[in-house]
Amino acid sequence: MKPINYFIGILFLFVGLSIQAQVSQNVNFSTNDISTGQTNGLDWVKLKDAQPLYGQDYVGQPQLPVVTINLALPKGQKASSVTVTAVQSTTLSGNFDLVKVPEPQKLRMDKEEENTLSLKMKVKGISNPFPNDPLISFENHQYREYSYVTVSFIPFSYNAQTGQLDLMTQVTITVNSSTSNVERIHSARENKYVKQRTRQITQKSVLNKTDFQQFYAPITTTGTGSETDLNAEAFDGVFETSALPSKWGNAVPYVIITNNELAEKFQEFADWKTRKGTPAKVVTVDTILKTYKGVDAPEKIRNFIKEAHQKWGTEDVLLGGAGSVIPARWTYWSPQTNLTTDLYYASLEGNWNANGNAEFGEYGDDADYTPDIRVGRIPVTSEEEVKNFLKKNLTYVRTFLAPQPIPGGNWLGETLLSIG
Ligand SMILES: [Ca+2]
Ligand SMILES: [Ca+2]
Repeated sequence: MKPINYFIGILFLFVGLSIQAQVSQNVNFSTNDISTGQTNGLDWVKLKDAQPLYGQDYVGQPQLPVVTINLALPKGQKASSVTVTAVQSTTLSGNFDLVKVPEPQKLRMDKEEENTLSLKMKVKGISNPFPNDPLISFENHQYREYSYVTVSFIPFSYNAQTGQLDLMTQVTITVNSSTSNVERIHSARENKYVKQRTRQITQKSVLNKTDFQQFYAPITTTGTGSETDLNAEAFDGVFETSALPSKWGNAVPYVIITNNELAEKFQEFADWKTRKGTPAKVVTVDTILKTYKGVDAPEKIRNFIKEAHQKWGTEDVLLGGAGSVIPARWTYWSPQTNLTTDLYYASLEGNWNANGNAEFGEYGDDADYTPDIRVGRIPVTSEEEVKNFLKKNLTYVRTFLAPQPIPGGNWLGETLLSIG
């Protein structure tokens, strides 16, 4: 009996530690936001700010508009279930013979691949009503300290037999959340400017703003909160740092990763950045691979970036080199497709391979696709290319770009070259 008692004890502990919460939000839709028309004798329906239903799972299904919203969750929580319920609906006038979701087209596919793909793609019957459930998908996000969930749903109900189409004029979205086990990465040097920026970006993107205010207390840290301040804090004329991330010395808001061959050229650029007020440092892939642990090169590089963010307060990382210089992360996308991504270096939570097999970024790998810091890449392989690339960008930025708000502006202009 003893082992069983022990097991039950552990189970209770987990239940005790997990905090559950519920977030609920109403969303209204109006027939004024709808437009309809015909293409090749079939009806299409558009809804303001919505995207047409698309993707391999929906081939042959009525192409109705999909609405995507973000909902803030309490700190440290992740959505475990989401329900979308119609509260009020209205029937649109007319009978609709709706356009169907087309097969996705893969780039550079040969004939054999094409045949295999169409064999695999069995078109499902259309449920009545369609969709069976308005919820299409939900995805958890972690942006620094902020947790939110992205919910996609179809606020329509369609009867393929009669052609009747109903718009849900009001839906209620209910999210059940529980404690997230995703590790949080904190920067020891985050100042008020960065905190404010992070908060503003998140607040702007979520629909439940009152909940957001309640879940996340306003920022009270001291400081004027300007980016200049952030850099001044790090750079007071003498830029002194450790060779690898530590809490000693000045902060290093800008890190350039490159190989030994290109290091000198990028050092000139780093010096220029530092003189302009953004302390920048070059670290070579060689040093990183020798120093950091990981199952492969990308994991070692990412572990370095994590530590740089935590101890140096690094906010921007420039990957100085093509994939042959600094590898990107190969991720699983579908049985047919693998994709490389640098997002792996920008979103710092989790290891992107929770199930520990050979594939990164699969469903169930708990990968968080929300970047926490800014990462860019200059795909160069020679000193000459570095020189030309930086020169061209400088000219472009000086000639064409006015300063833009961060983020969402021109990454090269604002961040890489920072010409005010
Ligand atoms: Ca993240
Ligand atoms: Ca995996």
